[in-house]
Amino acid sequence: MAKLPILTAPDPQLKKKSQPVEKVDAEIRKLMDDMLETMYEAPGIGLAAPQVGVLKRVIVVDVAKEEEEPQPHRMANPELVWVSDEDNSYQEGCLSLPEHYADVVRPAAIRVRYLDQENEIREMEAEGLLATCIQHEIDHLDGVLFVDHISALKRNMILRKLLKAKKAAAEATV
Ligand code: GNR
Ligand code: NI
Repeated sequence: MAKLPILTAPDPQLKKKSQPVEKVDAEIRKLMDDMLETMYEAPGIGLAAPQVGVLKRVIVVDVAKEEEEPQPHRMANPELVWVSDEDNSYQEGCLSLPEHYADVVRPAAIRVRYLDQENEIREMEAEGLLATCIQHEIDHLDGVLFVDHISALKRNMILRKLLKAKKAAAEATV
C-alpha cells in the first residue's frame, strides 16, 4: 500500500467530473487500498479518488470509531438509488478544505448502489454519519465540495483563506 498526496482547494482537479470505472480490476483495487491507507493516515472518515488526483468514480469510507473494529467500504461507480424525505444537518469537514467546517443539510438516509472490490454489484442502506459521508464522497466525483452547499458568503470566506494559505506556503518555499 502507499500513502498518496491529497489535493487541497483551490485546485482545478477538485472541480472536475470523474469518469465511471469500467471494471474493478487489480489496478482499481490497489487504488482503493492506497486511498484507505491515505484516509486512515490523514485521518479522515472518507476519501474520493479526485482528492488524490485520479478522476475515476472510486470512493472509500470508514466511519467506525477509534475503539471499534475498522469497517472499510470500497465503492466504484457509487450512485444513490433512494434518499429519504427527512433531512439531517451535520458539521462537515473535508481533507481538501483543511481546518474549515460548516453545517450541511442532506437527506438523512440513503440507499447506494456500487461495485465492490470484487466487481460485484451491491446495494447498501445508510443513515447518520455514514449516509452523510457517502453523499459527501459522491459529490467529490461530480466536482462538488461541501462549501458548494452553504451560503456564497461563507463559501468565499473559506476559499479566500485557503488561497491565502496556499500563497503563503508557496512564498515560504522560494
Ligand atoms: O474526514 C472527513 N470527515 C467528515 C466529516 C463530516 C462529513 C464528511 C466528512 S468526509 C471527510 C473526509 C473527506 O474530505 N472526504 O472527502
Ligand atoms: Ni471531502
